[in-house]
Amino acid sequence: MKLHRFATLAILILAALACSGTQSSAALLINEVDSDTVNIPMGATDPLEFIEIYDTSGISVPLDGYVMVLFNGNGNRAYRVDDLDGFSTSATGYFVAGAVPGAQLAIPVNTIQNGVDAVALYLGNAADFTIGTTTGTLANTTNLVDAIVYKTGADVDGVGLDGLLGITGGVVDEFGRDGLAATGAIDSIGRFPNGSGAARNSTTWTFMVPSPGASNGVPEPSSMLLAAAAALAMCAVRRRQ
Ligand SMILES: [Ca+2]
Ligand SMILES: [Ca+2]
Ligand SMILES: [Ca+2]
Repeated sequence: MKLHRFATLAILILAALACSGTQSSAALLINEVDSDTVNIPMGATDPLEFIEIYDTSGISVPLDGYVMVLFNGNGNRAYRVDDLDGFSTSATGYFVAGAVPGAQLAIPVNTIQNGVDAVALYLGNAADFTIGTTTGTLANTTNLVDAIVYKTGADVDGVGLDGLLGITGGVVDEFGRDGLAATGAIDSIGRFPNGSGAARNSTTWTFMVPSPGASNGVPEPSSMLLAAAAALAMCAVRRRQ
């Protein structure tokens, strides 16, 4: 293990210690998104897309009363709605929707749009929303539990989408590691440390090794340092409150 990895681990441990005793009550959060994936087998398009929702209690909780809505940055209106009645998080708190193997809610490949687009979790029912580029429900904060706006490199649509969803911290770039599509296909984006940060706040989101249904990890020491610094900053803010 190289020296900088020791330094990174030390910072992460410090971040964990700094946060101890300041944890808020359990929350249901959008925890990870992978909209642009490697195309294996060849010829497939984004066959490993997924959205991960996590209850920070770390146990199975029912998702009755929740609805997941996907917003198209081209117009900022809903393009897919999934009612979560009847579903639950796993025994360790995770719920996965997507084309990736093991997803509790199967979504066809090449459905989760490559940004700028958004994933949102609302209290409500599918019937509360309409879908369509011009007639779909406009992104809004009524009964909104959590949301994330993401992009894949130099996308230019989705203007104002994070504002419509009341998100602090801005748009998260799935190609953020090096700006290359090939790298972005490999990486997902999610909260790091796992389940960290507030709802509708993207400051703890970074690119990482996809981990659908499991705790979030990070592939690059550089991003681990950034995430650890963000975690320490959030703890400092919490302590001042
Ligand atoms: Ca996609
Ligand atoms: Ca990806
Ligand atoms: Ca995960």
